[in-house]
Amino acid sequence: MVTAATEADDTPVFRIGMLGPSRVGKTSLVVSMLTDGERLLGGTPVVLRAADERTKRLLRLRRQELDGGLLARKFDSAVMPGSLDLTYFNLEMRAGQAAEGIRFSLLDFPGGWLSEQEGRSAEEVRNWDECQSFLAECNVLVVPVDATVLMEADQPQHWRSVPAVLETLAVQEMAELWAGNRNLAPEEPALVVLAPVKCESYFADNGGLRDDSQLLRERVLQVYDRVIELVRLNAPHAQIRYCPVDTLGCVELVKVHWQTDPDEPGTHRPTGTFAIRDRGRISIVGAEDILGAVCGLLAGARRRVTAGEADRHVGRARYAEQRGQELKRGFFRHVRNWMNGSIRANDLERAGQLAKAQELRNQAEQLARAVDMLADRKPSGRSKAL
Ligand SMILES: Nc1nc2c(ncn2[C@@H]2O[C@H](COP(=O)(O)OP(=O)(O)OP(=O)(O)O)[C@@H](O)[C@H]2O)c(=O)[nH]1
Ligand SMILES: [Mg+2]
Repeated sequence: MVTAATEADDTPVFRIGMLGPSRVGKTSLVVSMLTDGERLLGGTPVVLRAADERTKRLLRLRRQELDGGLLARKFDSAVMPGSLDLTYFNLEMRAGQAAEGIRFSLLDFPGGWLSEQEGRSAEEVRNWDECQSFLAECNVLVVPVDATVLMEADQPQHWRSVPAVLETLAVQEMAELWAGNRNLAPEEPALVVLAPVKCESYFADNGGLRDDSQLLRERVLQVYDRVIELVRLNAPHAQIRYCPVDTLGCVELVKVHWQTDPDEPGTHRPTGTFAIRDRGRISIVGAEDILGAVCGLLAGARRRVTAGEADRHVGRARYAEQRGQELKRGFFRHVRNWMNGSIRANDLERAGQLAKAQELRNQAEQLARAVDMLADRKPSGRSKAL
């Protein structure tokens, strides 16, 4: 199994869980969020990059597959092979050579694990358990939704298959568990993002000809209604955002083929084929809204830590921990960690090491400004608070 342990060196990481079935678009969305983050931070002294060799290699592989699809001028399910294992994409955002930055860990897994499957190996069972605890503990849960499934279903048997294809019951269960855990720490920020992907043919803002965005939103809200309800019920403080994303952008859906699933004869599964538009340059849209919402949580928490407001919450989280509740990776620990630069700068100043203190302070401020900049960007117009 892939052992990119998220907190092996005990540096707190900010966890983002991806939750969705096989082929929905989880891995593509992770890669898009990073690619877009790099773009948005371009020209600033802050970088967002892979925090380890494994993540670097995974990202390179994925980008090669994308480039291959563009050269072949066609995207279908064969272009991007499904994930085979549990994967942590470990990323860090930092200013210059600063020792402290913000570390993110995005969990991606083969979506097939969401479906009930008999005959799993002991290792797969262990890995799925690990995924579930990560998903239950993270502050941000991203739920990619395959827009083609909802928009191209036009026969009763297609609609009957939607819950199975999108694994909506498994998503609901996980969202309920997540929300229940968030409610153990109601002072910590929490965010669920419903992120339709493969949206290129339903928006007119990224080279598409039609605007069916309203219909897409209605269908997502209809099919994920129970997810929203369970989150509201179990974690009333959680933010819920709708953020449709084009991870490719330069494509047009040309055909959808619905096939009977040989293992489940009652289920019809769609496969979309996308042709490349125009010059075929990837144009990611919508991923910046997710990054912006995540940075919004961080920026708000930093203000609370600075105002000294968070101490009470940290104390309460410790008490909960002592009582055996799984909160040991409390959100404010992450925030304090990335503010260590300023704390150490104070110490250095007191010790008379003014130049070093100034450098640390500058780096901490640059990072805080970058987070604020991403948090305060105007959303793309696709994104909505639910
Ligand atoms: N056109 C288009 N295709 C997309 C988009 N996102 C994902 N895809 C395609 O959908 C397919 C599945 O995407 P993945 O990201 O591999 O899906 P996954 O959820 O990681 O799948 P598993 O690893 O099997 O769980 C690939 O062929 C992607 O190219 C999108 O926004 N637009
Ligand atoms: Mg994958």
